[in-house]
Amino acid sequence: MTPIFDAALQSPPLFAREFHEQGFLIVPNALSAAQVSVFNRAVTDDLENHGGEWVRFDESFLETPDVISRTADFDFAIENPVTLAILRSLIGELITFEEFEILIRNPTGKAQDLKAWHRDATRDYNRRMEIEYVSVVYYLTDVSETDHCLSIVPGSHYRRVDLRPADVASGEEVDVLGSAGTAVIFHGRCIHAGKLKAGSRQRRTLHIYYARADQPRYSEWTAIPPRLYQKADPALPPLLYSKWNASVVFEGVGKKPRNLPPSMSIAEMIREVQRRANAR
Ligand SMILES: O=C(O)CCC(=O)C(=O)O
Repeated sequence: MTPIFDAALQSPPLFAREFHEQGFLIVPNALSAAQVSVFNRAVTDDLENHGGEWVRFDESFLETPDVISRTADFDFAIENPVTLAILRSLIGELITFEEFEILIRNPTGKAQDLKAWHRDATRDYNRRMEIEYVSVVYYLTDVSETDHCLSIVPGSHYRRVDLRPADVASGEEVDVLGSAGTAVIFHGRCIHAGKLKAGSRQRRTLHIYYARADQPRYSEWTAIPPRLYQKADPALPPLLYSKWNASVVFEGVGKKPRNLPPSMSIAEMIREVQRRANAR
């Protein structure tokens, strides 16, 4: 069963159990149509005005990992009371913000995504139990059966944690479909992929990662600006932006290589990391 979250029907213990069993929750209407349209305009503006800060992995896939340093337009997505209430009950009051990125997936003839099936944070299968964070993906465009979608293998964070990404069999996954404004909350240990579909329209998504304040920072790709870490809002979890200057960083895909000049932009660093990975 696909775990669709309906705030009117589900109490925290019920959705926490769903999340524990499946590793993900789908939240329809997490953003209103007006919010979706504001975010889409902000994405278009950023692409037009800061195209150099976007990383183009191939003709169909581009992302920007540091947009919140340039604009406050996306702050609401991080602090959205609808998703934050669920996250607070899953993670607890030590919840911290880790990373924010925008992805665009364009129509393509490619059948297989660059990233394929993976767990987040580390590609080292033996370290999979160290992956303890939760992601929220917001769809900013409608995603139907014929559109590129996020696809997740249920239970691969816990019940099926020994499954290797390379061993995922066709049919074991759930394709997340939904209208613009849908949010998917999933455990970073769950095996997932961006599934490409022939004939897809452009898909736009916001990806936000959350963990706990007593863990190392999982990702350094998004700088947390003073506007956020100096905020005093009693409605927000008290340590939400506490990792703005974290010095202990998880050894994984979110750690900046220490042998790159600090003057490099985040986009340049990611291009260099990608270049080195391809060379290997
Ligand atoms: O494009 C997608 O939906 C998948 C993204 C993904 O694999 C990731 O954020 O790690």
